[in-house]
Amino acid sequence: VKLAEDLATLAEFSEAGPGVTRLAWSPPHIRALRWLAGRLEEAGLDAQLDAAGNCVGRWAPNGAEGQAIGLGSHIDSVPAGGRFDGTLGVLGALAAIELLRERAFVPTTPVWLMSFMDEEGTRFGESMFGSRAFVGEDLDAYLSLSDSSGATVGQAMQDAGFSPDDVRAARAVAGLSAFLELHVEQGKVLLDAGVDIGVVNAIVGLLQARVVVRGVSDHGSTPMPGRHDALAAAARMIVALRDWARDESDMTATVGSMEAWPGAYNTIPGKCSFSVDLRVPDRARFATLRERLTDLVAGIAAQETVEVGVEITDFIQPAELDERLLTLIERAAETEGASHMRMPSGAGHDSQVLAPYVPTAMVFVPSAGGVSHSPEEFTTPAHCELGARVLARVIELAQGDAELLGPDA
Ligand code: HGY
Ligand code: MN
Ligand code: MN
Repeated sequence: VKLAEDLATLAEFSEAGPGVTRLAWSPPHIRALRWLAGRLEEAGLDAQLDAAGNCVGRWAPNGAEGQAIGLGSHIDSVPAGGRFDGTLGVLGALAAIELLRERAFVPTTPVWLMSFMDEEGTRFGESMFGSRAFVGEDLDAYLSLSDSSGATVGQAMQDAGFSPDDVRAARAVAGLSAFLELHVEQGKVLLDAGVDIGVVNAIVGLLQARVVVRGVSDHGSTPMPGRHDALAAAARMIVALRDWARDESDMTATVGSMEAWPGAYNTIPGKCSFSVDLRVPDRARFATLRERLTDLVAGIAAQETVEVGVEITDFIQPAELDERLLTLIERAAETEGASHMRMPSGAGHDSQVLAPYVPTAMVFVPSAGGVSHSPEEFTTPAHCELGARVLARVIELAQGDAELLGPDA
C-alpha cells in the first residue's frame, strides 16, 4: 500500500511555516480535498465533495448494497499542526480498502470513506462542522461564526465554491450500519504500556468557552488598593481552572489563548478574555462543568471587584463506543498479531458526533512521545500500516456479523 507516500503527499498541502497548517475551507484544505477525491477514484471508489465540504468516497463492488460500513476522520489541521492527526484515519482507511482489493476481498455491503470538514474548529471557534452536517445537526448558528479576519463560515464556504444554503444535503448517516475511525493517540498511554493498538471505548466530552473579564483601565501608577485589574483577575481564574483539573483524576483544563486591553505596559488592563477547554470522560460530571466553571470565575471576579462573562462556544457530549465493534477490533488486532488494550480518548473526534446515530468505535496507534498538534507529531510507518491492516480485518470480520451490518445486509 502507498500509505507512507500518500501521507507525505497530503502533508504538502499547507500554508507556509512550521508543521502543517491546513485550516477549514482554506485554499490548501480545498486543494487537499480535491486531491483526495482523485486519489479515492483511482482506488476504485466513487468520490465527491458533499454540500458541507466533506469528501465522501463510496466503494460498492459487484453492486454491494444496503447500509455501508463507514471509515474516516478529517484532514483539516490546527495551525502549525502535525502530519498524522486526522490524515492517518482518512489515508489509513484508503490503505485498508486497497489491501482488501489486493486480497480480492469483496464485501457484501458498501464501504464508505469520509474526510469530515473542520473537525478542529480552530479557525471559527466551533468544531466538527462536517460530521455534524453528516448526522443532520442544525448548523444555522455555526454558519455565522467568523474567523479572526471577520470572514464568516458562510463566506468561507462561498469562496471555496460551496453554498451555505445546501448544508442540509450532507446528511447521510442513515446510510451507515457502523463507523470506525483510526487515529493517532495524541497521548502516551500506548507508548508507556508498550502496546500497539488502542481499542477506544469512550471519548471525552468537550466544553469550550470564552471568558471575558471587565475591570477598569487606569494609569500604571494607580495605588494597589481599589484597582479593578482584569488581567490579574483572569490570571487567578486560569490557575484556579488548572488546579481544579489537577485535583480530578481524569479531567483536563486548558487555556490556550488570552488577550488583554489596552495592552500597554503602563496601563491597568480594563478587559481580558481567554479561551477555556474542559474535558471529562463521563456524562454525569460533564453535565456539571458549565455551572462549576461559571461559579469558579464568578467567585474570583467578586474578590477582585471585576465583572466576568462566560460564553460557551462548544459543547460536545462524551461518547460510549460500541461493544460489538470493540470486540471486532480486538479480534482484528489479534489476527494481525498486535498487542491491544481498551482505553478512553482524551482528544475529541468526529466519532463522538456519529456515536449517538450509528454504532461507532475508534482504533488508536501510538504517537511518538505522545506529542500532537505540533510539527513534532510522529507515528512510525509500521504503526500506520498496522492501523490500516486492523481496519481491513474489521471490515472482513464485520461481513460475517449480519446483526452489525444492519437490517438490510
Ligand atoms: O481538540 C481535540 O481534541 C481534537 O484534536 N480536535
Ligand atoms: Mn486535532
Ligand atoms: Mn484529530
